[in-house]
Amino acid sequence: MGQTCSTPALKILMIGTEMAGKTSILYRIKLDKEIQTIPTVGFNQEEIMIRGGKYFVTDLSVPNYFQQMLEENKGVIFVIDSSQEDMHESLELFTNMMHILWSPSQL
Ligand SMILES: Nc1nc2c(ncn2[C@@H]2O[C@H](COP(=O)(O)OP(=O)(O)OP(=O)(O)O)[C@@H](O)[C@H]2O)c(=O)[nH]1
Ligand SMILES: [Mg+2]
Repeated sequence: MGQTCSTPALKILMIGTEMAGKTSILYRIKLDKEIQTIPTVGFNQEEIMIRGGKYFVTDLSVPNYFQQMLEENKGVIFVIDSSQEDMHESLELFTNMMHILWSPSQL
């Protein structure tokens, strides 16, 4: 926050289970409109300006380079489809993410 255009973009990782809505959110923010998506193979990356702040957002299809990408980014957006009846997969992914973020090497 509080960045100007001359400062480097803050790297943000967007993760969530398949079909959670990650790519829709990325392009809703980037283009300010809804787009038709197809399942992401690998990742999508976009630079986004929000209130003068520059963000480099990676929308990652799980589980590609999950741990490496968590370590390389400064922030995480965790996407959950709240209409999902079974949240086990999201819970497992979230737990894995927290274990990686909270590992001793990150402290
Ligand atoms: N009803 C509803 N559908 C949504 C919403 N956001 C996304 N979708 C739909 O959910 C499906 C999956 O959306 P994506 O954005 O492709 O999801 P994703 O997490 O990028 O999926 P993967 O790339 O396969 O991991 C698409 O058919 C979207 O149109 C939403 O807010 N409401
Ligand atoms: Mg996608």
